[in-house]
Amino acid sequence: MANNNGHKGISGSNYPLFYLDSVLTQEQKDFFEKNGFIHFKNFISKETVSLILAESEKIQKDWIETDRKSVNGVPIKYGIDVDGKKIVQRFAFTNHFSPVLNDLLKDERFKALFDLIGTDDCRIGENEKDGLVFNHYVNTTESNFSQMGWHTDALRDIFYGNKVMPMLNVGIHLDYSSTDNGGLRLLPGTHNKGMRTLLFKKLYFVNNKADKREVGLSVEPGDLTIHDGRLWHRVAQSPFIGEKSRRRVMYVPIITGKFQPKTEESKPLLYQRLMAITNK
Ligand SMILES: O=C(O)CCC(=O)C(=O)O
Ligand SMILES: [Fe+2]
Repeated sequence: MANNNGHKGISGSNYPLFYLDSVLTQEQKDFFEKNGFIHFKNFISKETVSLILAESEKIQKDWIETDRKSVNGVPIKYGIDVDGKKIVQRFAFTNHFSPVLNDLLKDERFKALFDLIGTDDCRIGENEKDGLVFNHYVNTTESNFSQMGWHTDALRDIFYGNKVMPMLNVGIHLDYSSTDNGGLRLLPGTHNKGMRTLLFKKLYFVNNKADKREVGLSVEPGDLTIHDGRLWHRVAQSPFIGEKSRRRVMYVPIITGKFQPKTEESKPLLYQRLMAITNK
């Protein structure tokens, strides 16, 4: 099927779904190479999702009580929920605060994804970048996090002064999210178009406008999505206010190259400050 965005078989929210086993199929590898993303159904059960949400609430309670401002130099984003209670809207390194979340990263199936980078020398970024991130979007008057402007995740390498290394961002989805309720929007095929596209395709973080070529993901709790670190993407704001707009998703990077662990002495990066001011 061809359509007007030129990506055969992909338009709007119409793209193939896959299941992740211990090795990737050639079809899965080809799809990822061409498009820069892939969506696997039912990676974890709904029960595991409930367990993860309960763990996030424990960490949240602890961080609010201790007034924690950052983890390993990564700022924590706070906001107010629909019930007026303070919540954490962006957590970093949650795997350092919960054995359950840490164990999740030991799932052998993640290793199958290493193939998407094309080198065996890959690892899960347990102690690097922002570790296991937990994003909690909700659209309320006092929410500080309901959308995220266009960006690539590779920008941080450039801010570090490093060469852009291959990187995968692995998303574990915890709420139902269909395209009519905001959510992740990707520009297929923008991951391998060179430095000009990487740097200048859109104005980083401040541009929130829909693109006619964007693909919106429809996910249910327990689904897994992977996107290439160089792929352009954004998080669209839900048109709904309150409970219906809630969207929680965790990300962990798969990386290669020099080991660059973060510690409590690590300083916030300029790009993290940029992200903090532009994404409300
Ligand atoms: O929340 C999402 O699905 C994407 C978040 C994102 O792009 C990021 O944290 O860099
Ligand atoms: Fe991102």
